[in-house]
Amino acid sequence: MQQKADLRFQDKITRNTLALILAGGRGTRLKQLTDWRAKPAVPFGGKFRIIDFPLSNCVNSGVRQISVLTQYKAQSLIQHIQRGWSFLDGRFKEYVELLPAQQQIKESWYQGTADAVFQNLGILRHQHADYVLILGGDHVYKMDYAKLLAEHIENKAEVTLACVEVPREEASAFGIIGVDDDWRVVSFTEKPANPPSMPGHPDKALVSMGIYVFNRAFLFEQLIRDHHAENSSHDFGKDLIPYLVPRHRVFAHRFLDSCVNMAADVPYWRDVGTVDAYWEANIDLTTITPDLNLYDEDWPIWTYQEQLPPAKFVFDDEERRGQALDSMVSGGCIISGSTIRRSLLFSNVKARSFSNIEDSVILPNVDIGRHAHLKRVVVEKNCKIPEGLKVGFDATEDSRQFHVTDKGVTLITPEMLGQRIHSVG
Ligand code: ADQ
Ligand code: ADP
Repeated sequence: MQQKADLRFQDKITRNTLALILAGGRGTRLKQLTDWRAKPAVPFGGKFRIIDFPLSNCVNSGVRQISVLTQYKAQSLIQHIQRGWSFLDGRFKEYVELLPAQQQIKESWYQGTADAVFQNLGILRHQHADYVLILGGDHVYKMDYAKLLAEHIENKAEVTLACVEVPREEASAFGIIGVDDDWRVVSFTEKPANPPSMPGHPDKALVSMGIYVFNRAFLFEQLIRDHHAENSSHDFGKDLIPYLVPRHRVFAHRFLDSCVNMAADVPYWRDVGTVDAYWEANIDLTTITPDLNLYDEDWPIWTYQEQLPPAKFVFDDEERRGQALDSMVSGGCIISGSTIRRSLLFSNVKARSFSNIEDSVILPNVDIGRHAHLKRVVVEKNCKIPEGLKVGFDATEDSRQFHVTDKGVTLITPEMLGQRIHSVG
Protein backbone atom coordinates (compact mmCIF):
# COMPACT_ATOMS: atom_id res chain seq x y z
CA MET A 1 0.00 0.00 0.00
CA GLN A 2 2.74 2.35 1.05
CA GLN A 3 4.51 1.72 -2.24
CA LYS A 4 1.37 2.43 -4.28
CA ALA A 5 0.83 5.73 -2.48
CA ASP A 6 4.48 6.63 -3.16
CA LEU A 7 4.09 5.92 -6.84
CA ARG A 8 0.95 8.05 -7.10
CA PHE A 9 2.71 10.88 -5.29
CA GLN A 10 5.72 10.64 -7.59
CA ASP A 11 3.52 10.53 -10.67
CA LYS A 12 1.77 13.68 -9.55
CA ILE A 13 4.97 15.62 -8.97
CA THR A 14 6.71 14.56 -12.15
CA ARG A 15 3.68 15.80 -14.10
CA ASN A 16 3.96 19.05 -12.18
CA THR A 17 7.59 19.55 -13.24
CA LEU A 18 9.21 21.30 -16.16
CA ALA A 19 12.69 20.08 -17.15
CA LEU A 20 15.17 22.54 -18.64
CA ILE A 21 18.18 20.90 -20.22
CA LEU A 22 21.16 23.21 -20.65
CA ALA A 23 22.68 22.04 -23.89
CA GLY A 24 24.73 24.99 -24.97
CA GLY A 25 28.15 24.01 -23.72
CA ARG A 26 31.16 24.09 -26.01
CA GLY A 27 33.03 21.12 -24.59
CA THR A 28 36.37 22.45 -25.82
CA ARG A 29 38.32 19.61 -24.14
CA LEU A 30 36.79 17.21 -26.65
CA LYS A 31 38.99 18.95 -29.20
CA GLN A 32 37.89 18.57 -32.82
CA LEU A 33 34.88 16.39 -31.85
CA THR A 34 33.12 19.63 -30.94
CA ASP A 35 34.31 21.65 -33.94
CA TRP A 36 30.99 21.08 -35.66
CA ARG A 37 28.62 20.21 -32.86
CA ALA A 38 27.83 21.05 -29.24
CA LYS A 39 29.03 18.55 -26.64
CA PRO A 40 25.50 17.21 -25.92
CA ALA A 41 25.24 16.23 -29.61
CA VAL A 42 28.44 14.17 -29.57
CA PRO A 43 27.67 10.52 -30.50
CA PHE A 44 28.03 7.99 -27.69
CA GLY A 45 27.64 4.24 -27.22
CA GLY A 46 27.15 3.16 -30.84
CA LYS A 47 23.76 4.71 -31.52
CA PHE A 48 23.13 7.50 -29.03
CA ARG A 49 24.08 11.12 -28.48
CA ILE A 50 25.12 12.31 -25.01
CA ILE A 51 21.89 14.30 -24.62
CA ASP A 52 19.83 11.12 -25.01
CA PHE A 53 20.80 10.22 -21.43
CA PRO A 54 19.25 13.20 -19.60
CA LEU A 55 16.34 13.17 -22.06
CA SER A 56 15.69 9.45 -21.46
CA ASN A 57 16.04 9.93 -17.71
CA CYS A 58 13.31 12.57 -17.93
CA VAL A 59 10.97 10.41 -19.97
CA ASN A 60 11.60 7.29 -17.86
CA SER A 61 11.09 9.29 -14.65
CA GLY A 62 7.77 10.64 -15.90
CA VAL A 63 9.01 14.22 -16.39
CA ARG A 64 7.68 14.85 -19.87
CA GLN A 65 7.56 18.60 -20.25
CA ILE A 66 11.07 19.20 -21.49
CA SER A 67 12.73 22.28 -22.95
CA VAL A 68 16.24 22.04 -24.38
CA LEU A 69 18.24 25.29 -24.28
CA THR A 70 20.74 25.41 -27.10
CA GLN A 71 23.42 27.86 -28.07
CA TYR A 72 26.83 26.82 -29.39
CA LYS A 73 26.87 24.97 -32.76
CA ALA A 74 23.33 23.78 -32.28
CA GLN A 75 22.52 22.56 -35.79
CA SER A 76 23.38 18.90 -35.23
CA LEU A 77 21.64 18.86 -31.82
CA ILE A 78 18.51 20.47 -33.22
CA GLN A 79 18.38 17.97 -36.06
CA HIS A 80 18.81 15.03 -33.68
CA ILE A 81 16.07 16.21 -31.35
CA GLN A 82 13.67 17.00 -34.16
CA ARG A 83 14.19 13.58 -35.68
CA GLY A 84 14.37 11.48 -32.54
CA TRP A 85 12.28 13.18 -29.91
CA SER A 86 9.25 14.49 -31.75
CA PHE A 87 7.16 11.59 -30.40
CA LEU A 88 6.55 13.90 -27.44
CA ASP A 89 4.75 16.48 -29.53
CA GLY A 90 2.56 18.29 -27.03
CA ARG A 91 -0.28 15.80 -26.79
CA PHE A 92 -1.22 15.01 -23.15
CA LYS A 93 1.01 17.96 -22.19
CA GLU A 94 4.07 15.87 -23.01
CA TYR A 95 6.67 17.56 -25.18
CA VAL A 96 10.33 18.08 -25.99
CA GLU A 97 10.81 21.61 -27.24
CA LEU A 98 13.91 23.41 -28.44
CA LEU A 99 14.73 26.87 -27.19
CA PRO A 100 17.52 28.28 -29.33
CA ALA A 101 19.53 31.20 -27.99
CA GLN A 102 17.71 34.33 -29.00
CA GLN A 103 18.88 37.85 -28.79
CA GLN A 104 15.52 39.18 -27.75
CA ILE A 105 15.99 40.34 -24.19
CA LYS A 106 19.42 41.81 -24.56
CA GLU A 107 22.05 42.01 -27.19
CA SER A 108 24.44 39.40 -25.92
CA TRP A 109 23.98 35.69 -26.29
CA TYR A 110 23.69 33.66 -23.11
CA GLN A 111 26.36 34.42 -20.57
CA GLY A 112 26.29 31.94 -17.71
CA THR A 113 23.84 29.10 -17.27
CA ALA A 114 21.45 31.21 -15.15
CA ASP A 115 21.35 33.77 -17.95
CA ALA A 116 20.36 31.01 -20.39
CA VAL A 117 17.30 30.33 -18.22
CA PHE A 118 16.66 34.03 -17.58
CA GLN A 119 16.43 34.65 -21.32
CA ASN A 120 13.52 32.22 -21.40
CA LEU A 121 11.74 33.76 -18.44
CA GLY A 122 8.57 34.20 -20.47
CA ILE A 123 8.30 30.45 -20.70
CA LEU A 124 8.65 30.04 -16.96
CA ARG A 125 6.01 32.68 -16.34
CA HIS A 126 3.43 30.94 -18.49
CA GLN A 127 4.12 27.50 -17.09
CA HIS A 128 1.67 25.70 -14.90
CA ALA A 129 4.32 23.42 -13.38
CA ASP A 130 5.24 24.15 -9.77
CA TYR A 131 8.73 22.67 -10.02
CA VAL A 132 11.61 23.23 -12.41
CA LEU A 133 14.30 20.60 -12.87
CA ILE A 134 17.50 22.06 -14.33
CA LEU A 135 19.88 19.60 -15.98
CA GLY A 136 23.11 19.72 -17.92
CA GLY A 137 23.23 18.10 -21.32
CA ASP A 138 26.68 16.65 -21.14
CA HIS A 139 26.85 13.78 -18.67
CA VAL A 140 26.20 10.10 -19.18
CA TYR A 141 24.22 8.53 -16.30
CA LYS A 142 20.89 6.97 -15.41
CA MET A 143 18.87 8.65 -12.68
CA ASP A 144 15.28 8.56 -11.50
CA TYR A 145 14.45 12.25 -11.13
CA ALA A 146 11.12 11.36 -9.44
CA LYS A 147 13.04 10.41 -6.29
CA LEU A 148 14.95 13.69 -6.34
CA LEU A 149 11.69 15.64 -6.74
CA ALA A 150 9.96 13.70 -3.96
CA GLU A 151 12.80 14.47 -1.57
CA HIS A 152 12.72 18.15 -2.53
CA ILE A 153 9.05 18.30 -1.55
CA GLU A 154 9.44 16.26 1.64
CA ASN A 155 12.21 18.62 2.79
CA LYS A 156 10.07 21.68 1.97
CA ALA A 157 13.15 22.91 0.16
CA GLU A 158 13.32 25.94 -2.12
CA VAL A 159 16.24 24.45 -4.01
CA THR A 160 17.67 20.92 -4.06
CA LEU A 161 21.08 20.08 -5.49
CA ALA A 162 21.87 16.53 -6.57
CA CYS A 163 25.25 15.50 -5.23
CA VAL A 164 27.73 12.69 -5.58
CA GLU A 165 30.97 11.67 -3.90
CA VAL A 166 34.11 11.91 -6.03
CA PRO A 167 37.82 11.35 -5.27
CA ARG A 168 39.13 14.53 -3.67
CA GLU A 169 41.87 14.99 -6.27
CA GLU A 170 39.20 15.34 -9.00
CA ALA A 171 36.95 17.65 -7.01
CA SER A 172 38.34 21.04 -8.05
CA ALA A 173 36.35 20.76 -11.32
CA PHE A 174 33.07 20.88 -9.37
CA GLY A 175 30.98 22.86 -6.91
CA ILE A 176 31.79 21.52 -3.43
CA ILE A 177 28.89 21.01 -1.04
CA GLY A 178 28.93 21.02 2.76
CA VAL A 179 25.84 19.61 4.54
CA ASP A 180 24.49 19.30 8.09
CA ASP A 181 22.98 16.11 9.60
CA ASP A 182 19.67 16.67 7.78
CA TRP A 183 21.44 17.10 4.42
CA ARG A 184 20.68 20.79 4.40
CA VAL A 185 23.39 22.57 2.42
CA VAL A 186 25.46 24.82 4.70
CA SER A 187 28.28 25.70 2.31
CA PHE A 188 28.89 25.77 -1.42
CA THR A 189 32.15 26.67 -3.14
CA GLU A 190 32.41 26.60 -6.92
CA LYS A 191 35.54 24.87 -8.20
CA PRO A 192 38.00 25.70 -5.38
CA ALA A 193 41.68 25.06 -6.11
CA ASN A 194 42.03 23.08 -2.90
CA PRO A 195 38.71 21.33 -2.28
CA PRO A 196 37.81 20.31 1.28
CA SER A 197 37.17 16.61 1.92
CA MET A 198 34.02 15.07 3.39
CA PRO A 199 33.99 14.78 7.18
CA GLY A 200 35.36 11.34 8.06
CA HIS A 201 36.45 10.65 4.44
CA PRO A 202 39.76 12.40 3.75
CA ASP A 203 39.96 11.02 0.18
CA LYS A 204 36.50 12.10 -0.93
CA ALA A 205 34.58 15.26 -1.64
CA LEU A 206 30.84 15.81 -1.97
CA VAL A 207 30.17 17.65 -5.23
CA SER A 208 27.27 19.17 -7.10
CA MET A 209 26.20 17.33 -10.25
CA GLY A 210 24.88 20.58 -11.76
CA ILE A 211 21.34 19.15 -11.36
CA TYR A 212 18.96 21.46 -9.52
CA VAL A 213 15.30 21.42 -8.50
CA PHE A 214 13.70 24.82 -7.87
CA ASN A 215 10.21 25.83 -6.87
CA ARG A 216 9.13 27.63 -10.00
CA ALA A 217 7.99 30.91 -8.43
CA PHE A 218 11.15 31.04 -6.36
CA LEU A 219 13.37 30.47 -9.42
CA PHE A 220 11.53 33.22 -11.26
CA GLU A 221 12.19 35.69 -8.43
CA GLN A 222 15.81 34.69 -8.05
CA LEU A 223 16.61 34.94 -11.75
CA ILE A 224 15.31 38.49 -11.81
CA ARG A 225 17.28 39.37 -8.68
CA ASP A 226 20.46 37.85 -10.13
CA HIS A 227 19.91 39.60 -13.44
CA HIS A 228 20.12 42.95 -11.68
CA ALA A 229 22.91 41.95 -9.31
CA GLU A 230 26.18 43.74 -9.85
CA ASN A 231 29.27 41.62 -10.40
CA SER A 232 27.27 38.51 -11.22
CA SER A 233 28.33 36.34 -14.14
CA HIS A 234 24.77 34.91 -14.10
CA ASP A 235 25.81 31.33 -13.58
CA PHE A 236 24.12 28.77 -11.32
CA GLY A 237 27.36 27.38 -9.92
CA LYS A 238 29.31 30.64 -9.68
CA ASP A 239 26.60 33.04 -8.55
CA LEU A 240 23.09 31.83 -7.85
CA ILE A 241 23.71 28.75 -5.68
CA PRO A 242 26.43 30.39 -3.49
CA TYR A 243 24.06 33.33 -2.94
CA LEU A 244 21.11 31.13 -1.99
CA VAL A 245 22.82 28.68 0.39
CA PRO A 246 23.16 30.98 3.43
CA ARG A 247 19.79 32.65 2.83
CA HIS A 248 17.30 29.97 1.80
CA ARG A 249 16.25 26.33 2.25
CA VAL A 250 18.77 24.55 0.06
CA PHE A 251 19.07 20.75 0.43
CA ALA A 252 21.34 18.11 -1.06
CA HIS A 253 20.00 14.92 -2.59
CA ARG A 254 22.29 11.89 -2.73
CA PHE A 255 22.58 10.48 -6.23
CA LEU A 256 23.03 7.10 -4.53
CA ASP A 257 19.30 7.22 -3.67
CA SER A 258 18.08 7.78 -7.23
CA CYS A 259 20.78 6.14 -9.34
CA VAL A 260 19.51 3.48 -11.73
CA ASN A 261 22.94 2.21 -12.82
CA MET A 262 25.55 1.28 -10.24
CA ALA A 263 29.07 0.23 -11.23
CA ALA A 264 30.96 -1.66 -8.55
CA ASP A 265 28.91 -0.05 -5.75
CA VAL A 266 29.48 3.44 -7.13
CA PRO A 267 26.72 5.32 -8.99
CA TYR A 268 27.65 5.63 -12.69
CA TRP A 269 28.06 9.29 -13.69
CA ARG A 270 30.56 10.18 -16.40
CA ASP A 271 31.65 13.46 -17.82
CA VAL A 272 32.94 12.29 -21.16
CA GLY A 273 34.42 15.75 -21.60
CA THR A 274 37.94 14.87 -22.75
CA VAL A 275 39.05 12.66 -25.64
CA ASP A 276 40.54 10.19 -23.11
CA ALA A 277 37.37 10.02 -20.99
CA TYR A 278 35.27 9.72 -24.14
CA TRP A 279 37.40 6.89 -25.49
CA GLU A 280 37.41 5.11 -22.12
CA ALA A 281 33.65 5.31 -21.52
CA ASN A 282 32.91 4.02 -25.03
CA ILE A 283 35.48 1.22 -24.86
CA ASP A 284 34.10 0.19 -21.44
CA LEU A 285 30.90 -0.80 -23.23
CA THR A 286 32.75 -3.55 -25.10
CA THR A 287 33.96 -5.26 -21.91
CA ILE A 288 32.28 -8.39 -20.53
CA THR A 289 30.47 -6.54 -17.74
CA PRO A 290 30.47 -2.86 -18.64
CA ASP A 291 29.98 -0.21 -15.98
CA LEU A 292 27.07 1.20 -17.99
CA ASN A 293 24.27 -1.21 -18.79
CA LEU A 294 22.63 -0.34 -22.11
CA TYR A 295 20.57 -3.53 -22.09
CA ASP A 296 18.36 -2.63 -19.10
CA GLU A 297 14.78 -2.91 -20.35
CA ASP A 298 13.47 -1.06 -17.30
CA TRP A 299 15.43 2.09 -18.11
CA PRO A 300 15.84 2.25 -21.89
CA ILE A 301 17.84 4.99 -23.57
CA TRP A 302 15.75 6.48 -26.35
CA THR A 303 17.29 7.98 -29.45
CA TYR A 304 16.88 8.69 -33.14
CA GLN A 305 17.76 5.68 -35.25
CA GLU A 306 18.18 5.62 -38.96
CA GLN A 307 16.55 2.61 -40.64
CA LEU A 308 19.57 0.47 -41.46
CA PRO A 309 20.21 -3.13 -42.46
CA PRO A 310 21.89 -5.46 -39.92
CA ALA A 311 25.66 -5.55 -39.52
CA LYS A 312 27.27 -7.93 -42.00
CA PHE A 313 30.46 -9.99 -41.70
CA VAL A 314 32.07 -11.19 -44.91
CA PHE A 315 34.58 -13.93 -45.65
CA ASP A 316 36.35 -12.12 -48.55
CA ASP A 317 37.65 -13.35 -51.94
CA GLU A 318 40.99 -14.16 -50.43
CA GLU A 319 39.28 -16.14 -47.68
CA ARG A 320 40.02 -13.61 -45.01
CA ARG A 321 37.49 -13.78 -42.25
CA GLY A 322 35.56 -10.63 -41.42
CA GLN A 323 35.19 -10.77 -37.66
CA ALA A 324 34.61 -8.71 -34.53
CA LEU A 325 35.62 -9.92 -31.07
CA ASP A 326 34.74 -8.24 -27.75
CA SER A 327 33.21 -5.46 -29.80
CA MET A 328 29.92 -3.69 -30.48
CA VAL A 329 28.96 -3.31 -34.13
CA SER A 330 25.97 -1.15 -35.13
CA GLY A 331 23.51 -1.39 -38.00
CA GLY A 332 24.66 -0.76 -41.54
CA CYS A 333 28.26 -1.89 -40.85
CA ILE A 334 30.06 -4.22 -43.25
CA ILE A 335 33.14 -5.97 -41.92
CA SER A 336 34.73 -7.59 -44.92
CA GLY A 337 37.91 -9.59 -44.44
CA SER A 338 38.83 -7.35 -41.53
CA THR A 339 39.43 -8.06 -37.83
CA ILE A 340 37.92 -5.85 -35.14
CA ARG A 341 38.89 -6.29 -31.50
CA ARG A 342 37.71 -4.51 -28.33
CA SER A 343 36.15 -1.75 -30.41
CA LEU A 344 32.90 0.14 -30.75
CA LEU A 345 31.60 0.75 -34.26
CA PHE A 346 28.78 3.24 -34.80
CA SER A 347 26.43 2.80 -37.76
CA ASN A 348 27.48 2.45 -41.40
CA VAL A 349 31.15 1.71 -40.81
CA LYS A 350 32.77 -0.20 -43.65
CA ALA A 351 36.00 -2.07 -42.84
CA ARG A 352 37.77 -3.47 -45.89
CA SER A 353 39.98 -6.52 -46.28
CA PHE A 354 43.23 -6.85 -44.36
CA SER A 355 42.36 -3.96 -42.09
CA ASN A 356 42.83 -4.41 -38.38
CA ILE A 357 41.05 -2.31 -35.73
CA GLU A 358 41.84 -2.59 -32.02
CA ASP A 359 40.70 -0.68 -28.92
CA SER A 360 39.03 1.92 -31.11
CA VAL A 361 35.88 4.01 -31.31
CA ILE A 362 34.67 4.54 -34.87
CA LEU A 363 31.89 7.08 -35.42
CA PRO A 364 29.21 6.72 -38.15
CA ASN A 365 29.86 6.57 -41.89
CA VAL A 366 33.54 5.81 -41.68
CA ASP A 367 35.18 3.90 -44.49
CA ILE A 368 38.34 2.01 -43.52
CA GLY A 369 40.57 1.20 -46.49
CA ARG A 370 42.40 -2.06 -47.11
CA HIS A 371 45.44 -2.83 -44.95
CA ALA A 372 44.73 0.03 -42.56
CA HIS A 373 45.80 -0.72 -38.99
CA LEU A 374 44.25 1.37 -36.23
CA LYS A 375 44.81 1.01 -32.48
CA ARG A 376 43.53 3.27 -29.63
CA VAL A 377 41.92 5.73 -32.01
CA VAL A 378 38.73 7.74 -32.08
CA VAL A 379 37.68 8.27 -35.70
CA GLU A 380 35.26 11.15 -36.36
CA LYS A 381 32.12 10.71 -38.47
CA ASN A 382 32.53 10.60 -42.27
CA CYS A 383 36.30 9.89 -42.34
CA LYS A 384 37.75 7.92 -45.22
CA ILE A 385 40.74 6.08 -43.76
CA PRO A 386 43.22 5.68 -46.63
CA GLU A 387 44.56 2.28 -47.60
CA GLY A 388 47.50 1.16 -45.53
CA LEU A 389 47.29 3.91 -42.87
CA LYS A 390 48.90 2.77 -39.61
CA VAL A 391 48.10 4.59 -36.37
CA GLY A 392 48.78 3.64 -32.76
CA PHE A 393 51.14 0.70 -33.24
CA ASP A 394 54.66 2.08 -33.02
CA ALA A 395 56.54 5.31 -32.76
CA THR A 396 57.85 5.25 -36.32
CA GLU A 397 54.46 6.18 -37.81
CA ASP A 398 53.79 9.69 -38.82
CA SER A 399 50.96 10.78 -36.56
CA ARG A 400 51.82 14.49 -36.60
CA GLN A 401 48.71 15.31 -38.55
CA PHE A 402 46.47 13.82 -35.82
CA HIS A 403 45.65 14.82 -32.27
CA VAL A 404 47.27 12.46 -29.75
CA THR A 405 46.23 12.70 -26.08
CA ASP A 406 48.45 12.31 -23.02
CA LYS A 407 47.16 8.77 -22.63
CA GLY A 408 48.05 7.93 -26.21
CA VAL A 409 44.59 8.00 -27.78
CA THR A 410 44.67 9.37 -31.34
CA LEU A 411 41.78 11.43 -32.66
CA ILE A 412 41.33 11.38 -36.46
CA THR A 413 38.94 13.74 -38.25
CA PRO A 414 38.19 14.33 -41.96
CA GLU A 415 39.99 17.69 -41.79
CA MET A 416 43.16 16.04 -40.46
CA LEU A 417 43.05 13.65 -43.42
CA GLY A 418 42.63 16.59 -45.76
CA GLN A 419 39.02 15.65 -46.47
CA ARG A 420 36.40 18.35 -46.35
CA ILE A 421 33.06 16.75 -46.00
CA HIS A 422 29.93 18.80 -46.35
CA SER A 423 27.55 16.41 -44.73
CA VAL A 424 23.99 17.23 -43.96
CA GLY A 425 22.78 15.41 -40.86
P1 ADQ B 1 30.50 23.12 -15.22
O1 ADQ B 1 30.87 21.71 -15.38
O2 ADQ B 1 31.56 24.15 -15.40
O3 ADQ B 1 29.90 23.32 -13.74
P2 ADQ B 1 28.88 24.60 -17.06
O4 ADQ B 1 29.93 24.98 -18.01
O5 ADQ B 1 28.28 25.64 -16.21
O6 ADQ B 1 29.32 23.34 -16.16
O7 ADQ B 1 27.76 23.83 -17.88
C1 ADQ B 1 26.65 23.20 -17.27
C2 ADQ B 1 25.71 22.75 -18.38
O8 ADQ B 1 25.17 23.86 -19.04
C3 ADQ B 1 26.37 21.94 -19.46
O9 ADQ B 1 25.49 20.90 -19.85
C4 ADQ B 1 26.58 22.89 -20.63
O10 ADQ B 1 26.46 22.20 -21.87
C5 ADQ B 1 25.45 23.84 -20.43
N1 ADQ B 1 25.72 25.24 -20.76
C6 ADQ B 1 26.80 25.98 -20.42
N2 ADQ B 1 26.65 27.25 -20.82
C7 ADQ B 1 25.42 27.31 -21.39
C8 ADQ B 1 24.67 28.35 -22.03
N3 ADQ B 1 25.13 29.60 -22.05
N4 ADQ B 1 23.48 28.05 -22.54
C9 ADQ B 1 22.96 26.80 -22.46
N5 ADQ B 1 23.62 25.79 -21.91
C10 ADQ B 1 24.82 26.04 -21.37
C11 ADQ B 1 28.58 22.95 -13.31
C12 ADQ B 1 28.32 23.56 -11.93
C13 ADQ B 1 29.21 22.86 -10.87
C14 ADQ B 1 28.95 21.37 -10.93
C15 ADQ B 1 29.23 20.85 -12.32
C16 ADQ B 1 28.89 19.38 -12.45
O11 ADQ B 1 28.57 24.95 -11.97
O12 ADQ B 1 28.92 23.38 -9.58
O13 ADQ B 1 29.77 20.71 -9.95
O14 ADQ B 1 28.42 21.54 -13.29
O15 ADQ B 1 29.36 18.93 -13.68
P1 ADP C 1 26.76 15.20 -36.43
O1 ADP C 1 27.04 13.77 -36.26
O2 ADP C 1 27.06 15.96 -35.19
O3 ADP C 1 25.43 15.49 -37.02
P2 ADP C 1 27.83 16.13 -38.91
O4 ADP C 1 28.97 15.47 -39.60
O5 ADP C 1 26.49 15.94 -39.52
O6 ADP C 1 27.90 15.65 -37.44
O7 ADP C 1 28.17 17.64 -38.72
C1 ADP C 1 27.44 18.54 -37.90
C2 ADP C 1 27.26 19.86 -38.63
O8 ADP C 1 28.51 20.41 -39.04
C3 ADP C 1 26.44 19.72 -39.89
O9 ADP C 1 25.63 20.85 -40.03
C4 ADP C 1 27.47 19.64 -40.99
O10 ADP C 1 26.96 20.10 -42.20
C5 ADP C 1 28.59 20.53 -40.45
N1 ADP C 1 29.91 20.04 -40.86
C6 ADP C 1 30.49 18.86 -40.54
N2 ADP C 1 31.71 18.73 -41.07
C7 ADP C 1 31.92 19.88 -41.77
C8 ADP C 1 32.99 20.38 -42.54
N3 ADP C 1 34.10 19.69 -42.70
N4 ADP C 1 32.87 21.60 -43.11
C9 ADP C 1 31.74 22.33 -42.93
N5 ADP C 1 30.69 21.91 -42.19
C10 ADP C 1 30.77 20.72 -41.62
